[in-house]
Amino acid sequence: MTMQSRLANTLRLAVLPLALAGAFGAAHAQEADAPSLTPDEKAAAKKIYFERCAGCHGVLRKGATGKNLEPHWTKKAADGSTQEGGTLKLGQKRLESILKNGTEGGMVNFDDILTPEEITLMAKYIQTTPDVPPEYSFKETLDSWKIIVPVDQRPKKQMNKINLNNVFSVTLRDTGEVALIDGDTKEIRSIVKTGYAVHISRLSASGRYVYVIGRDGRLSLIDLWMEKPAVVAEVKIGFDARSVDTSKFKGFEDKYAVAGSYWPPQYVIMDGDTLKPLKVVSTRGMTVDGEYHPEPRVASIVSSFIKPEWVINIKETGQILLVDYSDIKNLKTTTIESAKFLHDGGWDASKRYFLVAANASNKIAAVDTKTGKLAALVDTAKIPHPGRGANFVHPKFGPVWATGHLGADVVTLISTPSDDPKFAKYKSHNWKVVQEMKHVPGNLFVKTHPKSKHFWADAPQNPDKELAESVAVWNMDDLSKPVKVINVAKDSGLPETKAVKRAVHPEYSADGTEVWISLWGGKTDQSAIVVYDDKTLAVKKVITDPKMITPTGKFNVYNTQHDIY
Ligand code: DHE
Repeated sequence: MTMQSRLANTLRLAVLPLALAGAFGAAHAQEADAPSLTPDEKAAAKKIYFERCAGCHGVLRKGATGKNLEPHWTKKAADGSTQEGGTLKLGQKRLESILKNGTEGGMVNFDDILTPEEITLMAKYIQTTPDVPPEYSFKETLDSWKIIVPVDQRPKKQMNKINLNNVFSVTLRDTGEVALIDGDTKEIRSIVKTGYAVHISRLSASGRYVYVIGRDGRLSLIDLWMEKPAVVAEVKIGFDARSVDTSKFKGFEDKYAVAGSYWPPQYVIMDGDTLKPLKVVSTRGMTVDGEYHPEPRVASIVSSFIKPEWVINIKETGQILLVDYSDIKNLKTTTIESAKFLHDGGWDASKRYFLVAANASNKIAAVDTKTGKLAALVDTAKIPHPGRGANFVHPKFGPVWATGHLGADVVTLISTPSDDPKFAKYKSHNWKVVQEMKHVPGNLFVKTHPKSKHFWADAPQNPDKELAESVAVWNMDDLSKPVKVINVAKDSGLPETKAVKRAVHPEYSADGTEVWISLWGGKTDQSAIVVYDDKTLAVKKVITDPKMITPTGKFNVYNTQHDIY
């Protein structure tokens, strides 16, 4: 496709009656000297902004993982200068260069994602005043709710012969689908239509249902017991979303589901097996610095095993909410101050502490779900990005939880507490960074497995193509350096392409013997998942199929259901 036709395509797509396009339609008065855009250009830019930029910079462009992009500093001063009252102004040229080449602060280059025309357009767009999207009420959530197969018409037992424990739910990012891949045979069992650019899949406590949340706020419930697993219920919980979980505490297993929305900033509590909305709760409020924030987005959510509570991490405010779901009519919430901006995280090995990245503060916040208090705020290297992190017993420091970093060339190991008397001698290390393993910047995900002696880390956001296409593997008996750096793109045997084939998101098979890594390239390029033997680090299988386009996150049913990482 030529660059012109790509832009034309984008323009055509932008005028589609997307709920989102409508959502972002309420125009505000434009500042006099902002670059002018035709209505079609503006619609195209809005669509690109939502799909590529809003996640990091926010719809109001106030900044979070990415910088503030409000006109007061994106737009040059009226006299064309790049300084005004001591504030640096960016202007068209500088913005185009940032979009094209990325920044050292962690923003990737967009020249292999956007055309030059789209880059010019986006540089203009972000000098205009952001529109404030509309709200999304309980009624609209309820109106969007669809039961495709009612509970009483669903199978009473598993109707297929798939080893469900070892199914991988794989995000096909650019097609708005997930592929359900049989981990034993490596065959695609079903490709399911879902929301746009699905973010994560999470499992019901029972292991039967997969909850899949799209960036467009569409939540889909997939029943793995059907002969061919398919969506049985759906609801749109907002315009922009990233997280979902169910109630997992004893006696409440899968009674409720909860999904977090980026816009509007709120979370929705639903029936677990039908997704019928029950309650919408706003997350607007004060930051840990005592300032009101209009867009405090819901980042990661997990369900506690110790109490009937969800841990809901609010990005912009830096507040961690413990939401007690035992009485949702009289909802009780504990608000724990931590740091900004909260993003992703995972459990320690005991599943008592949840560790979440406060990425702009270069900290990991640890919540004690037993006492309902902050256990620690641990200083780390720049921009921690754990995914769910990884737990193992360090030969020198005992139980540790690991996070990688987008902005630093290390993997950080933090000592975590344990009630096991054999680990008592490590107590003095708890909540300290005990080791930084040398890696490269641009890491997104780390992974290990209780049955493995290996530790895997990717680097898909690294500006160097070779590094972005590779993963590093350590032997956990000696963590001084990676035992091997594996070029996954080369191992796949896929043809060379202009787009980088980012090696992303290592995920173990249920028995811990294989590691699956996605190759995330261009939408029109051939994609693959490369399966490695965890013991020998040799390629076991390259899964590739014309229908499997842009695979990113992969969620093994058993490991996700039991939070094994
Ligand atoms: Fe993610 C987890 C937000 C970009 C793949 N991502 C998360 C979580 C959040 C989040 C809040 C935690 C969810 C939870 O545990 O409840 N991600 C964001 C963004 O805001 C951001 C930076 C920009 C955006 O527009 O979305 C972003 N994420 C990406 C990607 O570009 C990735 C690499 C590819 C993709 O498919 O979009 C990506 N994010 C993932 C994956 C997880 C994730 C695979 C789950 C990791 C896990 O193992 O649980």
